[in-house]
Amino acid sequence: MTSRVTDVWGERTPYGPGDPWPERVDQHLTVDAARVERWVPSACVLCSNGCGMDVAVADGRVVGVRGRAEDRVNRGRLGPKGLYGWQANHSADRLTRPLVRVDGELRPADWDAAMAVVVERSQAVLDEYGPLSMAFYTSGQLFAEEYYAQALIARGGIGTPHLDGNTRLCTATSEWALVESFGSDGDPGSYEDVDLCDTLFVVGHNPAETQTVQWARMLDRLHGVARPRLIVVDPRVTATARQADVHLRLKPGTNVALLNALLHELIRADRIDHAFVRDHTVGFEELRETVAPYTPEKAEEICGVPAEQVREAARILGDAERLVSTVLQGVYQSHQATAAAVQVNNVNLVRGMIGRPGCTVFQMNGQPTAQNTREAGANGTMPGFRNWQNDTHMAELARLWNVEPSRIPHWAPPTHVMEMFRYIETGSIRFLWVTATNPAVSLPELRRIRRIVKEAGLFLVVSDAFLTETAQLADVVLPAALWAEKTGCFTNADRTVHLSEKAVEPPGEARSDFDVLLDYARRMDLRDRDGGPLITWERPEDAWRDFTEMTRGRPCDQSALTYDTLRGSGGVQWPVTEEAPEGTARLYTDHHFPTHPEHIEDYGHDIVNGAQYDADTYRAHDAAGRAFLKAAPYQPPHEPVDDDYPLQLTTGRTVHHFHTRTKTARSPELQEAAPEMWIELTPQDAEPHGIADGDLVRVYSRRGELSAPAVLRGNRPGVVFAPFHYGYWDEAEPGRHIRAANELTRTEWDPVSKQPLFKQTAVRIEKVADARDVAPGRY
Ligand SMILES: Nc1nc2c(c(=O)[nH]1)N[C@H]1C(S)=C(S)[C@@H](COP(=O)(O)OP(=O)(O)OC[C@H]3O[C@@H](n4cnc5c(=O)[nH]c(N)nc54)[C@H](O)[C@@H]3O)O[C@H]1N2
Ligand SMILES: Nc1nc2c(c(=O)[nH]1)N[C@H]1C(S)=C(S)[C@@H](COP(=O)(O)OP(=O)(O)OC[C@H]3O[C@@H](n4cnc5c(=O)[nH]c(N)nc54)[C@H](O)[C@@H]3O)O[C@H]1N2
Ligand code: SF4
Ligand SMILES: [Mo]
Repeated sequence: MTSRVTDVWGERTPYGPGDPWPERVDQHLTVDAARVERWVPSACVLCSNGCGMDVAVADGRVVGVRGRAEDRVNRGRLGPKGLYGWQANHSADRLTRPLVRVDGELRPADWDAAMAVVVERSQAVLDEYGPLSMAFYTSGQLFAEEYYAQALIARGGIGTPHLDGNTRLCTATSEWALVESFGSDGDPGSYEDVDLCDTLFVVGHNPAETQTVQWARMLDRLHGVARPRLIVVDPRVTATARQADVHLRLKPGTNVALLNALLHELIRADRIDHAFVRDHTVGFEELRETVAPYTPEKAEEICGVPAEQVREAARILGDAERLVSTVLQGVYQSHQATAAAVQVNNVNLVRGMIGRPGCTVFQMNGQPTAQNTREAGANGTMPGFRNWQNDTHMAELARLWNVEPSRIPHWAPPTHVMEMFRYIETGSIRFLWVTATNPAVSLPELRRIRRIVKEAGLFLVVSDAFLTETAQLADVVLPAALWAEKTGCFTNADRTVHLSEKAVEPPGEARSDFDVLLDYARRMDLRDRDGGPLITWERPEDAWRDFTEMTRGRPCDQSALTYDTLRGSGGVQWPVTEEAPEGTARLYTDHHFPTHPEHIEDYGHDIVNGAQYDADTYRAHDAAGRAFLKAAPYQPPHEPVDDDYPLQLTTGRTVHHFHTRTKTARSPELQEAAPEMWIELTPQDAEPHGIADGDLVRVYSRRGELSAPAVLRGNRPGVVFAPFHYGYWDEAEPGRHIRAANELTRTEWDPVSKQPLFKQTAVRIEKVADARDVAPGRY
């Protein structure tokens, strides 16, 4: 096994507060360096960190990658996925021709024939049932230009509200937590804040495995002079938690109670920046009253964390002068997701630690291009962070698109994907086009999802590079060009934009999603209000120009950001305007927040029950440029453990695999590092069942089961962990074991962000076989 597969974070380059993070260039080549003909600047698309990399090309193929030393994000470093994951591009089982289902079977077809089927079906469905029968489910892994094309086609052309991204499963809560507190999406801070901070507060986030280069940065601070203090909130003893000064090993689903207790302690000890709170926030009194009952003892009772540890964490937060908080799926995919994420914003706000160097909160992203799905309006918000309830915003969008404002559905918020599947189930959605996501493995309650797709009389189009579990269910499969085979821009979690230019040709007849979408718009004869073609672009750069123009005057303003600026740059952070042509490191440095009613992205919600505020309610509480401190009492999870299902299952990630493994399982080094599914149990939970390391166990929830070998780990007793990476496409013996974690999860979502709950499911376990009776590698 290659060393950087096991040596995940590479060599330490310690540094102190305010020093630049030292460069360290990581590289992996599969040919002799002398054979590399070109290095094409790009960035990694295997997580939201967005590490800058050069792609090595020889003989028309990608032959390796190298971190870009000049890139602000990674300063040359790459993690295991970045170094090895690109090899999937060359996999022999790439889709190279369109497939069309004939007599129940997917058969190769040419593009003309396949697109003719897609268009004929779209038009038939549209004619008979209207735009509400058409749906598009996209990704956090395409490029900005592609999302913008999708938003324009779906919202401006076809006129359907049913366009959402798998970002709903991923960063919907990031987006909504930012909107509810600050009035707009977009993480306020900069990765340089990690260089400057004295305290790191990491909540439901395991960067050691999921943003390995970001973690290398944190580790280098932790190994340098003036080590920052680290608080980790996670039920599991993760590689991140192992470095913590205080690890709050809470019960899954109790984030709000714990965060309320921390806020309670900050207020009790008067570790509040009163001037900041008075001048730049609204809602402090209500927050104070809401958190008042949450003493550390109360938190101990609800969260199962010793009261003394809660006090200690609060002391550290209270002593911090430069606090960086990060939040991810342990919060977003949990019960009370937005309510909890907002409490982390509140910690930074009451401490006045936002918009200053070394002080910020990262409502982290997960997927590499999730930020662009949100900016382009290819998910549950309108393009350019526009407010669907604001007629001026909608008129402006209609003008930019040259369509009637009534064409753009804005009588209700855009449909979220869980609702889309419900509409498919009830028969009102009849056409679904899935691009760059694999819902047959990644959505909750898979038995239900499979049934819906198979039974509902749905016409399913899937664009992917591989014949995924979802593609196998499709009526038409369109072979997609991947990263490095197409051109476009994308934005990471600290608003850094990179341009990734086509380095090699896609295999066979595979085409970029951009080209396919433009072809679809042409064939569908989508027109603007003057009868001209709705889309006039030819190249991604044309779309980029319109996209950035569309952002003008909005919080994500990129109107002065061109391909030329991006080409070869070390990453540029938006906003990028004529006044700030070099980009903007931090938002809200004047402590003025985009909460004015005319400007705000959404009037927001009651974060407890999800009730949507309208313009009048919002204006009645006009925050006038101040941030919101929104409070929420703790509520228990809706599926508590009981005698039948006494354990809590939580699902998530491992360092070597990305999602449903379509890329990482096709990288030999990564696949070898984690070839098979497993289930993590604590020794305490395993013992009564006589389960030892490696024994085959079965896990049951009320909705399904799965089986895999047990790995015993010292996590919080009562907590079972399963990675969600393993589906069915590469099973050694098809059908022998049910191994997708989402067989067990349930159909429930956060009331504000509508993000499904993947982190809490009541389960029971049983032993199936001894380790010695389980064939190695095949269980
Ligand atoms: N290696 C790898 N890296 C990735 C990805 C990948 O698939 N593989 N995917 C990328 C994407 S899209 C995403 S969204 C990110 C996700 O990145 P993370 O959010 O860091 O990853 P997860 O493993 O989903 O969840 C993080 C932690 O939440 C904890 N947790 C579970 N329940 C609770 C709870 O109730 N409260 C708290 N506080 N914590 C809880 C889990 O124990 C877990 O350690 O990773 C990105 N990076
Ligand atoms: N139980 C459980 N379930 C989860 C999660 C969890 O923690 N636990 N996490 C959730 C989260 S945060 C996420 S982000 C989702 C991820 O879930 P998915 O989006 O379903 O996962 P991926 O495997 O990344 O699927 C992306 C697909 O796009 C294809 N692809 C890649 N690039 C391109 C391209 O340029 N064009 C086209 N057309 N296709 C492309 C890939 O081959 C792959 O099949 O899973 C969610 N589901
Ligand atoms: S940290 Fe994320 S972006 Fe950077 S190399 Fe690893 S997977 Fe790629
Ligand atoms: Mo994600």
